[in-house]
Amino acid sequence: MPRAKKTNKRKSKARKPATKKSGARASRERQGPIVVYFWPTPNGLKITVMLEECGLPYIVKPVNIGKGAQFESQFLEISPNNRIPAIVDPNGPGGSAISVFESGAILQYLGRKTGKFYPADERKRVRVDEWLHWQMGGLGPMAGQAHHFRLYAPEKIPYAINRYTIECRRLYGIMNQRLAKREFLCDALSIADFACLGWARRWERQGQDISEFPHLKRWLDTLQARPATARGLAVTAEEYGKVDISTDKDAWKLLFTQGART
Ligand SMILES: N[C@@H](CCC(=O)N[C@@H](CS)C(=O)NCC(=O)O)C(=O)O
Repeated sequence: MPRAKKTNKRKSKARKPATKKSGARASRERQGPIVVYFWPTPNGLKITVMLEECGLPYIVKPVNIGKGAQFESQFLEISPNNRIPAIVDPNGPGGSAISVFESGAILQYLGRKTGKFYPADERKRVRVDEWLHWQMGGLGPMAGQAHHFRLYAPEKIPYAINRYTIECRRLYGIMNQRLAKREFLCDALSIADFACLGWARRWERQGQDISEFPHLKRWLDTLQARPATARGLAVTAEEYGKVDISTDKDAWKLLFTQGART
């Protein structure tokens, strides 16, 4: 397990300019790196992968969701749904800070900010949006429920396990077909790939047999072999691993019996 990563020092160092800075650049650097409110889950890791791939300096603020840190008022101010990930970019539009929650919205924001992995051409962008939303509304929620009923539910309910396992299998089939004729989900590597990667690399936890999906496996191998993606996936938090949601009753209660805040 890689050690907790607090700052992306390597990047910050590499980006230090040797010459006199322009006013805008100097002020950008004074404002500091992007802050990522993070836990090393499929949704959190999409964002560290994107930041690494874009070469953007960032700081990780761990939000220990097994201990209830997602309910702290400071976090709720930027992420009202009490879910990670969220970011604060001190250098947002117009040069002032902006916060963003929901991983899809964060990926789109970073894509627009950097011009990377999110094409400006509208036809190409529509394709990326389709597959990004396919993940947000399909693969993510279904794989999340598969994890829940297979690993965390106190009773093993065959109906629920089968329902989410077979739905994941169907979704994996869709990705596999899509990837049979192209290297990545869309025209070029994009935020749609980063979004799906977080979930698809956990196929075992969703009860899938990756050998059924050779194109998907090739895509997973290609992405995970990219040094920046591998760095993004290796980001963790010191306390991660100390709480096992399937056995820790307090963490389980915190995560799976949430009431409504009214
Ligand atoms: N649709 C959200 C889902 C985020 C989400 O479910 N995050 C989980 C970790 S993967 C979380 O923060 N759970 C805390 C909780 O349930 O209180 C996104 O994509 O950002």
